[in-house]
Amino acid sequence: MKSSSLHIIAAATAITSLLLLCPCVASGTTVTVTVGNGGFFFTPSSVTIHPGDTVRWTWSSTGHSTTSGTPGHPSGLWDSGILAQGAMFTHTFNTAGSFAYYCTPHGGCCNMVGMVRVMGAGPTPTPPPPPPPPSGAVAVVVVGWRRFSCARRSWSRRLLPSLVKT
Ligand SMILES: [Cu+2]
Repeated sequence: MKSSSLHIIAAATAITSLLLLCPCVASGTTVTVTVGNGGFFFTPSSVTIHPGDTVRWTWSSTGHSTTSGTPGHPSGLWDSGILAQGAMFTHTFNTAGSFAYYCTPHGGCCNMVGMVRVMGAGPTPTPPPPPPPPSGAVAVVVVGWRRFSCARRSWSRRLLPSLVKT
């Protein structure tokens, strides 16, 4: 059955192209927070992101850190150490939750603190799954062809004996 194998190839091609078009691997975005821009603060002081996103802190003045936890109580998730102007530090957040952080020299004295909120999977606008028609249509064609060829076979089976008899 040459044409049914052709249909299988067509189905495979359709499925492969669907997979290629589908944005299944969602790449995270990067949010930038400025450190010590004109004072002892993070700008913006609070960011809301999604799991897989990255926060990039950029130092606009010297002598600050981004350290997870609350002043005097580092949580150990990340710590840039005290860096100078022009420095950069990134951390990728893979789990939902609220992550407080602070600057080690200025967290306690000057309330130089920040917050990263990582939203859960619930309210995230997930892209809708791709519609199945192409592969479904191919399946219908394959099934239809099988039915057609079976019907033709039974028809010839029915006809052949009568031809032999006469
Ligand atoms: Cu600081």
